[in-house]
Amino acid sequence: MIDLYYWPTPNGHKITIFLEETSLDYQIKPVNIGRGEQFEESFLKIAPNNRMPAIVDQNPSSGGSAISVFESGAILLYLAEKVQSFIPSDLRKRVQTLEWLFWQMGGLGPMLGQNHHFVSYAPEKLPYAISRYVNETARLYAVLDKQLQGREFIVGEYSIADMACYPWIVLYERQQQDLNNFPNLKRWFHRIRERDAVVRAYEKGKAINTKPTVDEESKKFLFGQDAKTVKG
Ligand SMILES: N[C@@H](CCC(=O)N[C@@H](CS)C(=O)NCC(=O)O)C(=O)O
Repeated sequence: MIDLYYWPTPNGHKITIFLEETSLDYQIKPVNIGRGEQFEESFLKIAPNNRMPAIVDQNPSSGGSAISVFESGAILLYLAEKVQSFIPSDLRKRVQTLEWLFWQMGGLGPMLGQNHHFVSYAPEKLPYAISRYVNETARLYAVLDKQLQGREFIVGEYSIADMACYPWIVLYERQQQDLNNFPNLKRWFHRIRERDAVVRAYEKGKAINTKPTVDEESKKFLFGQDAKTVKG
């Protein structure tokens, strides 16, 4: 059994998308980040960065005691190695999968996260910050669009790189992007959206929460964190 510490956000969806593709048993442990549950001591023991998703694998392949994993990229890699799927065994393809997984973790996710912040949530509309992140989002979309030229999925076959990127592209309208400017990306997006496992993953999310995670109350938990948040 895998315990999945989860809230339906792009980083959370990555893991339900993976798990729904497999026959692994899992149970969702909701972490309502809009109500501060990411700061509970028991959660911080497995996720010291006070961010979900995180997992606890009660039956690691190596045997022995449970293994916990935080950071969605590390979780995807851990699970792919556990089931030996969604990461190619061919060395060259495997390296490409890691490149695009890390590209998502270090670039696409953080930059689009800043886009969401300055476009939708910041208390002031700051034109410089908005255009910086909207432009960077467009640049990253173009990089992905180019990679998808002549390929069905990011490295050819469906992999954890696709699972990491897709949930962030779902919010393209909010990010002020037009998928018609990125035809390869658009085809890839629809191809993934139609997968049964992806449909089920988003249904699981809706069963947990359908209200906006960012509301007036959640702002005090989500915004304005600093060193004191961690040190107490
Ligand atoms: N790099 C982390 C980022 C995770 C992340 O930012 N999670 C957000 C929701 S998408 C969160 O838990 N936020 C809680 C907070 O900001 O306190 C990962 O990919 O797992």
